[in-house]
This record gives sequence, C-alpha cells and structure tokens, in this order.
Amino acid sequence: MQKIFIFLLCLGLSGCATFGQMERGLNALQGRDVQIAFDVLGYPSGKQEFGNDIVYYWQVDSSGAILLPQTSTTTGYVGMTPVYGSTTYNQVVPVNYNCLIKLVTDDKGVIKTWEYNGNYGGCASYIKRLNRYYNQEEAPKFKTPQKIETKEAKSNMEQGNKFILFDEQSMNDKRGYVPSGWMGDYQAIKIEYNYTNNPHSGLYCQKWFYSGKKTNGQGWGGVFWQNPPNNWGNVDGGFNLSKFSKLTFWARGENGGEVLTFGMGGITGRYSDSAKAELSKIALTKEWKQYTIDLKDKNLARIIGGFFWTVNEADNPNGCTFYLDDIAYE
Ligand SMILES: [Ca+2]
Repeated sequence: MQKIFIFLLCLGLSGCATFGQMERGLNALQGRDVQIAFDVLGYPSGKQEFGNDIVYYWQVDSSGAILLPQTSTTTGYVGMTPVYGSTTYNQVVPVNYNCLIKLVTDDKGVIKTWEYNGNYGGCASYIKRLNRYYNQEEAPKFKTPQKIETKEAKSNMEQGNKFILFDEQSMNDKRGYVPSGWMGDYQAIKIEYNYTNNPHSGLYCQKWFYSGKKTNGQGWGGVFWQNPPNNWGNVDGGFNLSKFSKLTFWARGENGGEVLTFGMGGITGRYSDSAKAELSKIALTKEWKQYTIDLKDKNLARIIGGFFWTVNEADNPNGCTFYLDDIAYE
C-alpha cells in the first residue's frame, strides 16, 4: 500500500517529495520569525500557549477512498476435477491522509524548534511548500558569492565595554547571536529560555536539558549561538570582536558534576569563523561559577559562532540539566 502512495506522489510533484525535504525546510525556518512560516505554510490550523512558548500547528486529516485493481483466484470443481480461475476487479480501499506540523516559538515569535508526524499523502503539500522555501531562501546563499564585510559589534549588544550574548532576554534579539545551531542528537535537547528560578543575574537565566538519548544516533549534542540565526558559514554574518580579549560566562549544573565543553568559533564554510577556542570537558558545580576563555591571541575579525556548548552521552549517560547566564565578550 505504502509503495503505491509514494509512487502516486512522485508522479504528482516535480521530483519525488521526501520527508528529508520537509526537515530541510523546517530547519531553514528555525530561528526565523513565525510570520515567515505563515507566508510559507499558510495560516496555521491553531495555536496553543505553554508558559512563554507558543505552539503553532498545521494539520491535515482527511479520509477518502481509492480504487485498487485486485486479482482474486477462485477454485471450483467440475465433477471431481478442480478448476482454477482468476478474476480482476476494482476494490475500494479506504485511505487516510494526515499530517501534523508543530512550530514552537518563544514569546518574541522566533521559531525555536519543530516536530511533525504524518504520512506522505497528508504532508505532500507542506513538503512542496517547504522545499520551495528552502530552494528560494537557503540554496541561493551557497551559490552567490558575497563580498566579505564584517560588521562592527552593534551598539545594542554592547553594554559598557562588553558585548552581551545573553544576560536576560538578549538572545531573542536577532541582531546579536541566537542559539539556533542545534547539533548531534538535537531532539534530545530542550531549553527554557526565560528560566526564573535562581538566575545568576536579573530575572532570567537559560535552563538547558539533555536527555542523553541517541535520538539521532549521534551520542552527543550541542548548540551554537549564530549570527544570523542558522548560519553555518554560508552567510556573510557575524561580528568583528577584535576589541575584546576574553569570553566569559556563568554556569551551574542541576546536581553538580555535569561534564560539558564550552567555546566559541570554529564554524567553517564560505564565511568561516576567524578563530576557535574552547574549554574542554568542564565538570559543572551546583552553584553558579564564572568561566573565562582567553582570546588574547585570537583573530576575532569575523565570528559567526559566538558561543557553543556540547555534551556527550558517554560523559553524561543519564543526561544532564544545566543553567547559563551572563555570556559576554569582554
Ligand atoms: Ca540573567
């Protein structure tokens, strides 16, 4: 049955629609304003709010019937002699087309993550739209060379002599760095952006959760803060941070002993980061602690990956929960 549907779908579209195209398109929407998703997918079927998160969903659920040619073999007897015959007829087969796409945004309307389920028949039109969006928005950036021109750190991200990646809600400001680059077993990662219990400063910190499950078969996970969002070196972005000499951040673990790697830079592509530095495999403490990455000898002329953390399952077999606050270049 399933093969037949795939075949029909491939006839209907130019090229064969795949769920890979769907995921590629949804990834391209991550970090963008949800308004763009409305342009791509049409207005959603509904929305739900959970705390600061808003879940928009697009849903197709319809039943129908198709005619499938069937052959049946009949057996009969003439006297004591068996005779066989075959009959071809059309059978009405009920089918169900369903698809559910969910986009989760923060309270500023920035798409944080997505999920979907359904079958080809139900998702085909969404796949087509997402694929068109991907080809318009993402693919050309790989083809068109752009003049390399780094921006000076924007004043809105600068406070005194610091460039703030995150202290309160600045990560929602797309003019800075955005935690858009979810890597490895990214489905094992969750975030509460504006976590209010025991922040290091102000009202908020970020609460990150890693389940330790190999949701994508990787055995590790992590998140890059990027400018612009989702920039894996294919877009001319980032900032010239040459006037700064260190990256500092505050972290604490839920229980203490969580082992993570933190760093900056290292994204390669047409517009690569000009530096990379990291603190490898730190065991977090239960209380807030400040960490410093020395950048005095680094070329910070273009940094598109302003900050990252990675974690692996071998070091944290049961996963881990940790908190970040006050991430800044100084
Ligand atoms: Ca804070």
